[in-house]
Amino acid sequence: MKFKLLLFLVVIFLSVHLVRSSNMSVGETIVHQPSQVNLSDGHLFITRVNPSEAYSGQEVEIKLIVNSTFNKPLQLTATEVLISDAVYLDKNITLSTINYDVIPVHYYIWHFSLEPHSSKTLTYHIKFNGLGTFSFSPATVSDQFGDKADSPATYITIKCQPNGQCEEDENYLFCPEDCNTGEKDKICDAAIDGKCDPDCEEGYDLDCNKLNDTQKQSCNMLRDGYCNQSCLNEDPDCVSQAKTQTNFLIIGIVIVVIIALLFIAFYYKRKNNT
Ligand SMILES: [Ca+2]
Ligand SMILES: [Ca+2]
Ligand SMILES: [Ca+2]
Repeated sequence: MKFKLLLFLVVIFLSVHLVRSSNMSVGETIVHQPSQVNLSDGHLFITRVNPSEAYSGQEVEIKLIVNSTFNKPLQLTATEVLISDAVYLDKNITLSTINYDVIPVHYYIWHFSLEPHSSKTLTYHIKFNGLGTFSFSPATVSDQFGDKADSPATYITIKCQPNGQCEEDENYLFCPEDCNTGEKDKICDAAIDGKCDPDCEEGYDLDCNKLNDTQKQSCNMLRDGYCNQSCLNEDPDCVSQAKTQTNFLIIGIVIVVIIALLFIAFYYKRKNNT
C-alpha cells in the first residue's frame, strides 16, 4: 500500500514537473502550434503558365498560379528566379538581387495571404531580344508553417519575326523563314545541301569536301562514303553497306528456294504423268 502511494506521488510530481517545463499550467488545453501543422502532403501548389513560343521583342505574359486546399488562411511568400536573357517590363514589381559566387541573380518575391481553398494568380511581363530556347527554373511558394511547394520548370522558344533577311543574331534553327542552310549564321547545320556551311569545323559539313583520304579512312563516324574498318558497327557507311549486303543475301536465298520448289513441283508432276 505504501509502495502504491509512493508511486502515485512520483507520477504526480513528474507530471507537474513536465507541464512546468513546457510553460503550461495544469488543466490548460494543448493547442498545436502552427509549426506543428504539416502541409507537405499536398495542400499547397504553384504552377507557371507561359506560352511555349513567342517572337523576338514580343511582350509575353507569365502567370504563377498559387493554390491552397488547406482549411485555414495561409501567409505565403512566392519567389521567381528571373531569366537573365529576358527584359522585365513591370516597373511596379520590385527586382530583388542575390549574389551566388559573385554572380548576381535577380528574382521577384511576393508576400500575400490566401483564404482557405482558394487561389491567387501572380502576373508579370517579359520580352526577349535574342533567339533560342530559354528555361524558367521552378518557382517556389512557402507558408508561415515553413511548408514549401515548387512549380515544374517550363520553357519558351523565341523565334524571329520574318522579314525576308537573315540578320545578325538570326539563324537557320530559330529563324528558318529568313535563314537558309549553309549560311553564315553562327550555327553549323551540316545539311547536305550543296553549300559548305562556313560555321562548321572541318569534317562536319560534307559539302565542304575538305576530308582528305586519311581523314576519311580514319574512324570519324561521318557519312563520307568510306566504310572505316576500325569502327565497323558505328560507321554509318558500314552500317548501310552491311544492310545492303544482308538484303541482297536474303533476296538471293528466297530466289534459290523458289527455284528449288518449282523444280521439285515440276519433277513430281512429271513423275505422276509417267
Ligand atoms: Ca530577319
Ligand atoms: Ca550556318
Ligand atoms: Ca552544307
